[in-house]
Amino acid sequence: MNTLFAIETIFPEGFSYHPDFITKEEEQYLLQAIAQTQLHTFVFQGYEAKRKVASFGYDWSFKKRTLSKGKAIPAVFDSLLKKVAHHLSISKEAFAELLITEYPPGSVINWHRDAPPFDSIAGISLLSDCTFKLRPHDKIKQNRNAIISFPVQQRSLYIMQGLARSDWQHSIAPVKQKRYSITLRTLKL
Ligand SMILES: O=C(O)CCC(=O)C(=O)O
Repeated sequence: MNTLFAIETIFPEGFSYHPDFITKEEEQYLLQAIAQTQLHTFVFQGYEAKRKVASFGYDWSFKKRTLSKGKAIPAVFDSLLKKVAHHLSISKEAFAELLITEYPPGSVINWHRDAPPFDSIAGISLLSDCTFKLRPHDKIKQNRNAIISFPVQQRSLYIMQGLARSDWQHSIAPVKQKRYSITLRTLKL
């Protein structure tokens, strides 16, 4: 556990990190809800990633570069939506997408920015910790020293808005143990 390190990390404007955002009981409840959910392998540009996902609400197609409306966000996630919405001082209806991601040991998410139509991003981590990384999007500014790397603990919440969304990329290093995340996204108005 390295809360101190994470708190003292200087994050880009628009990024915030909140350890112990949910209780152990809430984590168990969410893991049970995920266990009832059908996940499928994430495919990007014909390449099958190791991680599995399920998306509800609006989904972004990387292939077509369009947003489409899928299945409604299941009611079992209502209490989480309310808690995160309260934290952001928005209504829970503002969340346009809920994405569940399962990371088997050794899996990653590579450097990226989230799809352009989305605005605020909220990430809740479940089951295990991971190493989260941020680096500038601008290639000229990318070098080893520009990477911000820090632990993101299970039951924590991170928020990405503003410059952290527009000018920074994020990635997750290979996870040591199975990890789940729930990503909530609002849409740009
Ligand atoms: O698992 C996470 O916390 C990150 C998810 C993510 O970056 C994404 O789905 O774009």
